[in-house]
Formats: sequence, structure tokens, C-alpha cells
Amino acid sequence: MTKSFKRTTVTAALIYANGPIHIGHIAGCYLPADIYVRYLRATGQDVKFISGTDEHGVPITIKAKKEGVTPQEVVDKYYGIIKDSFEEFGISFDIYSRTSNQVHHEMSQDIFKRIYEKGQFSEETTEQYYDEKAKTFLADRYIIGTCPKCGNESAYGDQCERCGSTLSPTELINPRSALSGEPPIMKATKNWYLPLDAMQPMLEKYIESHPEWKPNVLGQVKSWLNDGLKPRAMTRDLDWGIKVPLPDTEGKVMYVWFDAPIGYISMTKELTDQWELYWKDPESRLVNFIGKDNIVFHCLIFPAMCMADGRFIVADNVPANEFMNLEGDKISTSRNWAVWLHEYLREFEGKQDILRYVLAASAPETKDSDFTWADFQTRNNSELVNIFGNFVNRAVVLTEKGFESKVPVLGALEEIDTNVLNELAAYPQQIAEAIEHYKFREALTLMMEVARLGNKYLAETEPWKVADPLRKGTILNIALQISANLAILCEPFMPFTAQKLKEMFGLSNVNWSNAGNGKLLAEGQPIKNLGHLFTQIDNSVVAAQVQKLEDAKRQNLLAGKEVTAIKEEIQYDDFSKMDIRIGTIVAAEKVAKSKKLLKLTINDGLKERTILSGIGEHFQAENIVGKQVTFLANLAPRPMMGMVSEGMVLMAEDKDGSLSFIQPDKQVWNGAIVA
Ligand code: B3M
Ligand code: ZN
Repeated sequence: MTKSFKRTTVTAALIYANGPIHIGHIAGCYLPADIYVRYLRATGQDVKFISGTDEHGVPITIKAKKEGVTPQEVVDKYYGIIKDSFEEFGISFDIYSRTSNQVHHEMSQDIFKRIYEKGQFSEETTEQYYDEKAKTFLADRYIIGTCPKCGNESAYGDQCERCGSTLSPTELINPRSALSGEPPIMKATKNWYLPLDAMQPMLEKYIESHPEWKPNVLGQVKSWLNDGLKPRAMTRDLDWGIKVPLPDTEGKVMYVWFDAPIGYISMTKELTDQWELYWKDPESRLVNFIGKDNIVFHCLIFPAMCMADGRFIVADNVPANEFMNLEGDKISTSRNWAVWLHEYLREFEGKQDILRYVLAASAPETKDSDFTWADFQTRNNSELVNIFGNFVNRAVVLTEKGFESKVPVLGALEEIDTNVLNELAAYPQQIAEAIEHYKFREALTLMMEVARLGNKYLAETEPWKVADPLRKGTILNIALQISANLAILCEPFMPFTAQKLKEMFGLSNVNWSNAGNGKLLAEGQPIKNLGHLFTQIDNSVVAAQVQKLEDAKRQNLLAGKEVTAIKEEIQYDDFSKMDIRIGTIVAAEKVAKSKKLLKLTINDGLKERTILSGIGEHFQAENIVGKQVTFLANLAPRPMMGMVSEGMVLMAEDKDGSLSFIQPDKQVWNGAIVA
């Protein structure tokens, strides 16, 4: 980190208040930001951590329409849910506000007006998509069509969520209204544009001055610059948003991506009278944590706005993450394929740090990553419980047993002791460097190495076997010192555990500068055993979570299916040709080398016949013997897998693809005719 900065503003994306938070949001943006901020605070730096909800834009009005409530009701509901779950999860914002606040409206209008008065907007009347049925212009997500870049058929007018391209409505192929589903017409309207094309050289210079940015971020930005920037409208014909502060602009509001990033500034103003220092002093530093879908807005458009306004600093870094998938599939709100934070907090009470640990360990820092419940369990059981928790617990329990829970006297040091203390001393700097370079996974691994170091030390010195109390005490003193160091070093990642450790070791006024110190705890100082830091997670707990996801998948399948149209008309004669009968399955077995086929022996009243049925993935052979079934008796015999199938068993397929037999509603004689 360049040391010449006096203070840092860290922001985390202002998420749309149109739904709750899921693990993808946390791993992508909020957790890395929180780790970074907690570290900066621990090193005594002046930092403000700013975030809140984005309450404007089409995502909000679309949600309101879907839920049959007003946009205001939508944002009020989700602001509360989001804020509470962040708080409970230990994301340590200095302020978590909302863009519907008065301060924000005023500041957005002030900035808009200033850019306008400086003549920095271009004013253009253009033909925009208009829905004649809904009598409204179709901005951003109100227009859907095929992405010209990747062919995704449900790309939005402002962005394709599949390939991440930022789009303009007119770029969509086969556009249709999200409101009526109809193809739109073109209608003239006036809007104010930020001339990004003219600003490109300035923006290029800015980006070139930051070769240290993450490759995934620079990659996206450079591809934008290579394509050549185009003017982008900063106003919209909508009724939900911040009013455009110019005369004769009834029915126009600011583009949500104009006002949203200004939220970082307005929320800082809400937080402190000193806000101008954080935003105007060149010795202040701005770091924007976001997910990859917001890169262009933070790396080009917001800086362009700040440059056009001329009063504010621009980001020193935008450490965007890629996406986190869930069990191999893209996280999706609409498909309910997500682990929701508020649900996790309810179902895993007091276990925030497990999720923080797992998400930090598998965060999509350089490429997309995957969250699985199996990994969650393994990381908890074999890392947090077996390594971290177990080490601290052994040190504490042995001290309790042998030394009345007081830090034992440190005797003469052996080579193994000096070595471990030297290794310990080197870690804080390494962890700090990783964090300062936004390499949080690496930092977390290093922190865990400290616990591993402690474990190894105990395994090698075996204090439980040492008879000499001075030697035994020396070993435990060192083990306790390492544990106490973990309280400092794990705090950015696992603040709840850090708090518990501090209580156990009576540490109150420690910070990062104390880390690495082998004499954090004084001899004779009492320690408290507060029990295990982590406990095993059983298979059943994980299975229940996987089941929940399976249920969501099933629900989706059901929701997506429709009853197919009836086939073309036939005559009675066509039907009467079919000899449909009831019989009983008297034997069933799997057909070797086939997953799908079962060989059924059916008593049809006259004889036993063989029918090969493709139901092997739905039924166990032994479970269906004795069932009466309906079958087509006069279907021409068909050779299959070296056998001959004489007829066809009739099945009904449910919406989710499961099959059931067609049975008479009371037992009937075998051979009964269905007609
Ligand atoms: N609301 C997009 C999102 O929620 C947008 C971020 C704004 S950050 C200033 O992902
Ligand atoms: Zn696309």
C-alpha cells in the first residue's frame, strides 16, 4: 500500500433493495470489503466503510409489479432484511444507508446540475423504445431481447446477465417489452448524455495509471476501451427515481447508475461532517468493492462523472471479484438457487464465522468459484474444528489442568521453542501484505498456518507427557501465546471467534501491531475456558441443506412445465383397434447393461407375457411385483436387448418427470378389458 494516503473510504456495492442477500453477494463483495476494513482498522488507519441499498431503477419497479405492491413498499421491506442480515453477519459498515434518503436526492441533483451547468452533458433527442399498451418508454430492464454478443434470448436493455456485456436497448435483437411482451415502437424523447466517447482519452489515462489492478478488472475495462466508448444517457423516462433538476423534465428521472454511485458520497456525508475530506482531499483514497457485473460502472462511468464534476477523487482500486456458483450451478434468485443469508443466520445460529471462513476460503477472487455444502462441512470439520479449535482447546485445557488456568512461567527456551516463536513473528507481515494486495484467500491460508504451526508444536513437544513442570509450563506458555496471536490475526476473517478468544485471554487493547509478539500474555495471567470454538457439523445437517436445494430445483421444474396441446382428432375405429387390458406384474428384474429397462413378467389372464419397460430409473424391480397395471396387449412384438417385448405398460408422467402406473381403483381380474 502506498503510505502517502491519510485516510481511506472503502465502499461495498449498493445492492438493489429488491431481494435478500445470498452467499454470492457476500463472497463477491461484502466479505472481502469487510476483511479489508477490519484489517485497516486493526492497523490504526483512518477508514470509513460505506454501503447501503440502491432503491431506484427498473429492478425495483419490476419487483413491485411482480409482488403487487408499490416500489416504496419493496425498498422498505428489503432494506430492513438486508441491513439486519449484514449486521448479524458481522459486516462492519460505518453506515448502511439508502439512496431514497433526502441527503442523497439533494447530492445527486447537485452533481447533476453542476455537470449540466459546466456544459458537460450532451443533450440529444433520440428515438427510444416505447410500449404503446403500457404507455411508457422502455428503459433498461423494461426491454428484453437477444444479446448481440452471446445470443442470450433474455438479455436486458442495459446488460446481458449471461455474458456480462453492457448494452443499449437498441442493440438488442428481437426486442420486446417486459411489461406487455409486445414488440415496442420507436418514439422521440430528449435525454442528457455523458459523452464517454469524448472522455475516452482521459479515462484511458486513468486506467493506465493503475497497472496494479486485478487482471480480471483490467481485462473487462480494456475490452470496453478497445470497443470505443459511446455516449451514455444519464436520464430516463420513468416515474421512479430522482427527479431531473432541470426545467421541463416532467416524467424524467436520473439513470439509476448515475445516482447509485453518488450514494457512496451522500452516505459518507450522512455519516460524518468531515465527509469532504474523504472525497475531495487528494490524500484520501477510495476503494470500491464490487462484483464483476458492476466493473464498467465503477471503473469508467462513475470516474467519468467525478471528472466531469471536477470536485471528487476517483477510485484508487476497484478489486472486483468474479461470481460464486452454488453446487455447480449459477446462483439465481428467480430459480431460488441460492443460499440466502437471512436463512443461514436462522438455521445456523451463532455460526457466522463458519460461513465467513468458507466463503473467504473459496471466494471467486480470480475466477468463478463454487460453493458446495460438502465443502462447507469439510472445511468446518477438518480445518476449523480439527486444526484451529483443537489447537486452542488443547492449550487452554492443559493449562486449566496443570496450572490452575494461569499462564505458566516461561522457562529456558529450547531450539524448537525459538523456532516456533520466530515463525510466529513472521506471519503478521505476510498476512498484511496479502490483504493489502486484495489476496484474501492467501491471507486466510496464512492465518490458518499459524494454527497449524501451533498444532504441530504441540504434537512435537507433547506437553501432556512432560513431567518437569517448568518445561511443561514453558511449552504451554508458548502455545497460549500463539493462541492469543490468533485472536488478532483471525479478526478480519472471523470476528466472532476473535472476540471469544480475546475474552478467553483477557486481551482488550491489542491491535495488529501487537501480532507476532510471543509475549502477549503475562505469566500468571488468568485465562478463561469458554469451551470449544467450533463443533462438528453432522452429515444430516448438510443433507438437509442439499435437500432444500433439490426441492427448489423441483419447484422450478414444476413451474416451468405446461400441459401440452391435445393431439389431432381420431375416429372411434382408430381407438377400437387398441386392445388395452389389466394384468398383474408377477416378476420384475433389471435388464443387464441397461439403466432404463426393466423386464416385467405380466399375467394377462391367458398366459404370462414379457414386457420390457423403460422405467428402470423410476422403480426398483422388487417394489413393483404384485401391482396391477394397464397395458397395450396387441402392440406388435418388438425385439429389444436380445429379448422380445410383447406389449407396452401405460404410465402417467407427472410434471417433475416422475412416473406412475395406471391402476384400476379396485382389484380386477387379470385380462380385464379397458374400453
Ligand atoms: N445496484 C447493481 C447491483 O445491485 C447496483 C449496484 C450499484 S453500486 C453503486 O448489483
Ligand atoms: Zn450476452
